[in-house]
Amino acid sequence: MVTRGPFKEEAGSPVEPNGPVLRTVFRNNSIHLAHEDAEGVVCDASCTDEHLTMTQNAIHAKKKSVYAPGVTAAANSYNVLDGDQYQAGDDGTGNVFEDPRFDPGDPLRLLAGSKAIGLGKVKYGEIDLNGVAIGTDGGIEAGAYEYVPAR
Ligand SMILES: [Ca+2]
Repeated sequence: MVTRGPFKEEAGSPVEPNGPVLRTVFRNNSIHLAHEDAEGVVCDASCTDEHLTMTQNAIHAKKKSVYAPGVTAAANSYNVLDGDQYQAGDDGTGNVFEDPRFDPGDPLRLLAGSKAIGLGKVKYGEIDLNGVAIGTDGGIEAGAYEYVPAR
């Protein structure tokens, strides 16, 4: 996911032609990108909390989970983030920095023991992408899918 602030970082460089993108909200998404150059969330060009809010996402991106150096805990919360690098303004609010444990046999679904299970705080909808009620089994997940235990 890529969004933009208003200015390129280099002194004297021109105004960013693709920004600013104000009030981008990125929530309850699941990302699994294994390529060595993969980046999960990018908000470049003097991006701030005014440009990006990210919450309740489950992200594995090999190179970088997040590049958003101007985004702080006020706009970055309750995500599970995994990658070789993490570059935001701070560690965010309630973020967990470990593998979200996606099921390789059922892409982007969570395995038991994932820290995404129950990490969410706000129910933004009634059902997930599979029609499972959000909040089932005692908690709201980070990511796009409710955890469904093996039965
Ligand atoms: Ca749940």
